[in-house]
Amino acid sequence: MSFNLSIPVKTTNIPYPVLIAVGIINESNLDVSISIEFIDEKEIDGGNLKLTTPGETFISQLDALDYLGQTFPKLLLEKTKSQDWIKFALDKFYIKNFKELTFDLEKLDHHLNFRSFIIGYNLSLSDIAIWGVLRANPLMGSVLKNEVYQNISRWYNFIESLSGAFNGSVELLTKSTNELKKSAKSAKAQATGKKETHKANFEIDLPGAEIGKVVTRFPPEPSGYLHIGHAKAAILNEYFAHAYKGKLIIRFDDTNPSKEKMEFQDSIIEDLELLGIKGDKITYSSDYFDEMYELAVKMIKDGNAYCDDTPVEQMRQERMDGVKSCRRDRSIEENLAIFQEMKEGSEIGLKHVLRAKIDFENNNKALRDPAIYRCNLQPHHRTGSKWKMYPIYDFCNPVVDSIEGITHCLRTNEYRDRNPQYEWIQKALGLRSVNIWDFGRVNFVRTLLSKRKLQWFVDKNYVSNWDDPRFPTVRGVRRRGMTVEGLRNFIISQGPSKNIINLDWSVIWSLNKKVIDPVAPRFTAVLFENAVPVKLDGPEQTKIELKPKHKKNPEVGDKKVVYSNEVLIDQEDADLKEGEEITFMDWGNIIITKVEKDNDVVKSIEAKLHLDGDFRKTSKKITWLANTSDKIEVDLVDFDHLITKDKLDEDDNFEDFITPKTEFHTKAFADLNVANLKAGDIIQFERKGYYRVDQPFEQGKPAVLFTIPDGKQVSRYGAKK
Ligand SMILES: *[C@@H]1O[C@H](CO)[C@@H](O)[C@H](O)[C@H]1NC(C)=O
Ligand SMILES: *[C@@H]1O[C@H](CO)[C@@H](O)[C@H](O)[C@H]1NC(C)=O
Ligand SMILES: CC(=O)N[C@H]1CO[C@H](CO)[C@@H](O)[C@@H]1O
Repeated sequence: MSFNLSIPVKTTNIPYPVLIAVGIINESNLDVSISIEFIDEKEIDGGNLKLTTPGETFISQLDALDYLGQTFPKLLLEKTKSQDWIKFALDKFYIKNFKELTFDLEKLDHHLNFRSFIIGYNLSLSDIAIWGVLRANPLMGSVLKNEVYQNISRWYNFIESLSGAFNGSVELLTKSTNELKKSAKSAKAQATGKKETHKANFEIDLPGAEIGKVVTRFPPEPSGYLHIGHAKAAILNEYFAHAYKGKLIIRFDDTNPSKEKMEFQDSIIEDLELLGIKGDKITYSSDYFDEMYELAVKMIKDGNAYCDDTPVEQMRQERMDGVKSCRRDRSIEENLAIFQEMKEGSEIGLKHVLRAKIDFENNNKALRDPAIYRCNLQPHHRTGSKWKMYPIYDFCNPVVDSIEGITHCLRTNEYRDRNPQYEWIQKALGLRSVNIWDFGRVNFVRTLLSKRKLQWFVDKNYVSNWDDPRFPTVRGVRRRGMTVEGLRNFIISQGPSKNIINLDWSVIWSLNKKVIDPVAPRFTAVLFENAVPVKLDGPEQTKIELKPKHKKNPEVGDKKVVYSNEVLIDQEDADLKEGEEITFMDWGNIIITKVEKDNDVVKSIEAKLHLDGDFRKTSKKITWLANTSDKIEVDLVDFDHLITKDKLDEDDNFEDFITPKTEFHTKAFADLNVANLKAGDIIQFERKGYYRVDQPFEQGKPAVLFTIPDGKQVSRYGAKK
């Protein structure tokens, strides 16, 4: 055996390119076979591979690829052999920083426009190198899947379809890694000092994560609508589950019958769909009430929990002061008896809660004997009146996470104080432990997330409902024109940052703009107020031509453009002089012959077409709309933040900071194509901005379109939108 490839499976930069090249060689009917071994290490001789050949040994991927290319030219090389792309791949695409990657991905995307292969007309090492490095980069999974870069995704899937070696090598590695882990007993690498995470760096580093085995969960309480604050948790959980080819469980945390309603479950599922998230499984905390009950009994029997009827206020004070409860030393028998009373919801039972017996004077107040079960006589929307007591979040979470096979519990670091409690409960019950991975929550300026406060706006008719475009609910921001990709890109660019940040909305809207700009069809609108009729000397008759809806993206399709001898332009564009030559976009030049004014307001204009004129020489290029009966009326709606202060302080009353006016309507005419748009369509009115259709056009009723912020507008009240 003269050829051998060794790969350390714990390397952060998996050398897929060499692995795939070797796979292709092994699959061929050449008389060679390169054996592959995987080693449970981070590196070998300082590199991420070791290729042993009859003559030489390589530890650099570039050298190894070069050697394989020279040695097996028929299989791996295009005639125009070049190392440039291979170097590019190895240098640029292992980087686990979304921002830095973006630049080079754009370059690659551009290169792949109209190309099937990186070089020439056949598979070459350049394709293998780039495919392999992208495959090795955990950031790329969802980017490829979501076709953030269309040409890259197309090429990636195409290359993968050409040879079994591509997927084969991924599987080979996964299998070997798992086997190594199994056999590597308890030589478990200990918690390495955690890497400092930086804002916007997306260094994926789920501790102990194995491809194919990660299970995450998103546990909303079915008691309201999802808002933008939940979106980060939902998207990150989904992101990791899929980056590691694992599973995401959506778990309704329905342990409080006083707050929960069936209707919210449906709305949460819908909200998740609006985020492009579908769990692999939907479960309910209430599915585990029996098991949790048994475990609570076990805790009592083990002397790890006690029933306490100290009045609520006093208990709170005692926990604050680190004072021992007078019920702490009750006997196990007594505790079991009272717990039974709680279960029955008896008079004695109702006075009690069950508390974990952890440490009443611990510096971490979360460990001061937290309550874990409490009574509630209200029927539960799934279990009816079977139960009179329910586990509390702090107990339910670690228990169900463990039972359900969750490997990673991702939650915001507001819970950090409660992490030791989570771990204690799993340990006390002898349950499998779950990795906690916390991230900073995102707050937005001038944005309220509290259910109670949002309800107030609904009740006072400041907004129409929970899906109001001014609301930070998932449905609200979607209705305002946020795309799933925009939101995902935003969350992923925030990544695992631990900083709780107070973010300007313009950041997220400008990311959204990048998503919509390349695909939003372009139409024309002219504001109704003081629209200026321009009379042209011809064409005598109205004519219609087909023009692309998006000049740079023919795939968006064509639209009808109506040419007529009377057109309308915006008053804002009508500041023109007689004799001036300007350009009508998508038409040609015109020369102004007459301007009629009433004080400063232009009333009408006459002009003659000068289609031979050079549009490069005019400084004004304006939009126009034929004044024919097929134009339609539209209502353009813009919104502002509901409150006027960036960040409310603890003692601020939000009602003192209500923005006086937050909804603005502008009437306009739009071209006939707009009559065919559907609710939810996202478009651009040329030279005006992006809009989302909220209510499509109906005869006699204007279409209603909402302005989509693009991160540049400034609100009338001083904040960026
Ligand atoms: C591409 O490569 C394959 C495999 O080496 C070969 O069979 C095929 O003829 C090549 N095609 C072209 C167009 O060179
Ligand atoms: C558009 O044309 C109609 C019909 O000729 C006319 O009544 C109307 O005033 C024109 N609109 C404007 C803004 O001049
Ligand atoms: C050939 C091909 O699919 N080209 C596409 C590359 O991506 C741009 C936009 O990202 C498209 O406009 C091209 O059609």
